[in-house]
Amino acid sequence: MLHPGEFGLGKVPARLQPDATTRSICGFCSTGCSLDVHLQSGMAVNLTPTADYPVNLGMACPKGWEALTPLAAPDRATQPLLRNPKTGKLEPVDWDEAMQVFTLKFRALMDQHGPESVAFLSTGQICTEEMAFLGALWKFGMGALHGDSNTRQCMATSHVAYKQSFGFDAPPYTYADFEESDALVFLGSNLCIAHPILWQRVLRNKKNPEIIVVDPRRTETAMNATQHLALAPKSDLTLLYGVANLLVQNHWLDRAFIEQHTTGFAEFAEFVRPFTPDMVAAETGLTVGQLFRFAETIGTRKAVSFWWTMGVNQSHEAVRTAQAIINLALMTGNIGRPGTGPNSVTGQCNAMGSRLYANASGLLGGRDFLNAEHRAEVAQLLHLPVERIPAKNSLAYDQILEAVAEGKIKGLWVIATNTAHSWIDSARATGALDQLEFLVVQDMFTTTDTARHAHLILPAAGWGEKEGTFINSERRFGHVKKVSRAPGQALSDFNIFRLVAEYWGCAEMFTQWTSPQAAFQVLKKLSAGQPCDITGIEDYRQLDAAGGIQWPLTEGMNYEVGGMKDTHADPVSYLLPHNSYLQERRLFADGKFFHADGRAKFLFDPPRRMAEPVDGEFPLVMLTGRGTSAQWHTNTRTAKSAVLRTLYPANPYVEISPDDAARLRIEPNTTVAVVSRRARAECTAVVTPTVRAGQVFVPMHYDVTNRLTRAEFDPHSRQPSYKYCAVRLEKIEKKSL
Ligand SMILES: Nc1nc2c(c(=O)[nH]1)N[C@H]1C(S)=C(S)[C@@H](COP(=O)(O)OP(=O)(O)OC[C@H]3O[C@@H](n4cnc5c(=O)[nH]c(N)nc54)[C@H](O)[C@@H]3O)O[C@H]1N2
Ligand SMILES: Nc1nc2c(c(=O)[nH]1)N[C@H]1C(S)=C(S)[C@@H](COP(=O)(O)OP(=O)(O)OC[C@H]3O[C@@H](n4cnc5c(=O)[nH]c(N)nc54)[C@H](O)[C@@H]3O)O[C@H]1N2
Ligand code: SF4
Ligand SMILES: [Mo]
Repeated sequence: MLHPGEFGLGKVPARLQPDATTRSICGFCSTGCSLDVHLQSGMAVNLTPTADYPVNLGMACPKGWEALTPLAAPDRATQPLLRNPKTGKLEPVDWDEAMQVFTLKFRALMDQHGPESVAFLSTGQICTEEMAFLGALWKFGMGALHGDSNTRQCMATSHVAYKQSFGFDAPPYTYADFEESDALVFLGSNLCIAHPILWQRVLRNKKNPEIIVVDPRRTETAMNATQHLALAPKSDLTLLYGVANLLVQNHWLDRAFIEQHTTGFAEFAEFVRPFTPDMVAAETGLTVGQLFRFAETIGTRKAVSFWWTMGVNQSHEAVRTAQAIINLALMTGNIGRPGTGPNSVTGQCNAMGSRLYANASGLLGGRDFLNAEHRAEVAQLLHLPVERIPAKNSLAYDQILEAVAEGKIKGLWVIATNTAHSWIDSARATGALDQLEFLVVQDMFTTTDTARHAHLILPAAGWGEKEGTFINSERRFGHVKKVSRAPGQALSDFNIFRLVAEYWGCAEMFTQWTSPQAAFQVLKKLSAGQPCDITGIEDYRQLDAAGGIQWPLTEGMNYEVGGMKDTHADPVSYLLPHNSYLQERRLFADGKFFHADGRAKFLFDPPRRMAEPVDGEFPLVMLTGRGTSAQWHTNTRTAKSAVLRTLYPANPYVEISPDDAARLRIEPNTTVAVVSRRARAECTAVVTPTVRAGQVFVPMHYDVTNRLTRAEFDPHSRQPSYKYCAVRLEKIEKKSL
């Protein structure tokens, strides 16, 4: 990986030589790397990756190395800003006025138009304690109903797929599985760019594994594969059913596992029968030979792991596609053993936290709002009257924005997400934001696309300026520390929520939530008896000592299971025995799933067509996704680093295949317009064989991208289908710089 000197990363100015070091979990992606933060007088001066942390083993990607830089950016929000209706300008106010306006406005809207006239949109990028506090405050304290988060853009599909298949949203794996597989299948995942440190874990695999990448593009990850299946965009479901059919026809099945631990296999086997190799080859654009080799690898290797990310989750039939992957793992018994699993790789640093604790689409601790027993449990644990807990689900993100557009939702609180840039068909979303009577944006920066539309900006502390926990992709709780002072009057999200509770007049409901550490104890209680039980984790100190801890860890479990004794008291010896119980655990080793009958379900539906197929007018498919490992989403943080800026193109660009470029006479590095039915965006033409003829790729980090995309959603998860819309290219006769 990168060495600090190479890019000027991690350099320490001479006058800031550190006098102490502490550890914290990186605040960008879900890998959850640990960083050693070097301090002078208690304040961070620089950082290096932690050598003996079970996740990153001494490595970090460029974003991790530069994690402290955005904290010092000049556009940090340092005080609350309120829009003056007369001048239309944002003006500084103190916290007292900001909170008075906040409560007055939201209360007036709720009194006048009912509790459903307001909503929040939150994130997978704040601490678990913060998101749980927000969800509890909003729904139980303030009596509102609607709230969702950017996890809808990202992990909703995995959440629903696992829940329906396994009975709980439970990614089964541990990162050691990357090293223990003899075949790894990556579906719609560009791990080299999006999770570079996880790719390093793949490189540590000593079994000479088969690496299969299913992606329409020849990505950095595909270039490292032994099999690249460059399928037609959105033909994954057909491909996976075709592979299932081949597994059945060739008896590459784990019959004992299927019989003992699953339901619905006979129906599934019957259902996939029409997905013959010829039919599947025609639909996917792959050869019959490729299909056979793929199926044979899955059917005959001993430890096959499947890893999927946004190429699967962001589709019009995403949940069934994810479940088609799960089905392959179930029918071949590739689950619960080292090196196996149908494994969804999460995105944001705390997407898993938001799936379990945001109190948005599900009730705290992986429960359901519609389940009366669940409501009673939470009421009892939080000492609340059960009537405070809504017996109704929130609208999903797209439905919230639709209700805003229709004037039904009039007040919106946006926390740590940048809707105006990242939401699909963003011009429409932004138009909706402008209709709001009251838009509050709580962010680190005043200049984000969404903050520009706000009536009130609440200045938030960022990663490094506050404490709490994140849950990474392999279910590992990690401790995030305060190593820097937030600028001006900026407050941690946690403390902003405390203030809101105070001003709303419901603080007495939250007397247990005095600090993140205290809130963590509340989360533990909320987890008791759930599949995500963490009652065995004592406190933050134990998380530090143990190198993070995966859920579940039930009270007493660390002393009993596998004859392991409690090693956490001795952090050094604890890290040595590879796969010690506390350090690395996978789920379903006993074949027991979370449905009432203890079995996993085979779930399937016929593939459906996209709503906007290519045609003569818009003949190209536009794919979107991550561009470089130096850019994070809407770039509000990563663009603040001069080092990172040297690692990615400043202007929006479109990757075009050499065939299409030749046909359209597009020269490399000229400006072209990418035109969809929604917008026209000027981009630099990057002519590259990584995309195939008929497809273009535009990274999501530029605000033009989502002006082009078409709002289509998976019906089960309501996750946006960001990775498909019809466009055309138009030549523009000028040289780009
Ligand atoms: N550097 C960096 N890293 C990040 C992030 C970041 O912004 N920057 N974001 C984080 C987050 S929140 C997430 S969710 C993850 C996302 O991580 P990934 O999902 O790995 O990243 P993407 O590039 O969005 O999409 C992956 C691939 O899906 C492919 N794809 C598109 N359509 C299809 C299709 O129909 N079928 C298949 N099989 N593949 C298709 C695309 O070509 C792309 O290569 O990354 C995380 N890591
Ligand atoms: N076309 C296309 N669009 C996509 C995708 C795609 O692949 N293609 N991917 C989607 C996916 S997977 C995701 S996850 C979303 C991400 O979309 P967003 O969540 O909108 O993107 P971010 O840039 O991460 O926005 C986070 C915001 O929170 C602020 N922030 C950071 N830390 C804190 C904090 O501690 N507290 C507070 N209050 N604010 C903070 C940042 O400044 C930033 O404004 O984008 C989605 N959009
Ligand atoms: S891989 Fe992810 S968690 Fe690790 S340093 Fe990079 S951004 Fe941070
Ligand atoms: Mo994401």
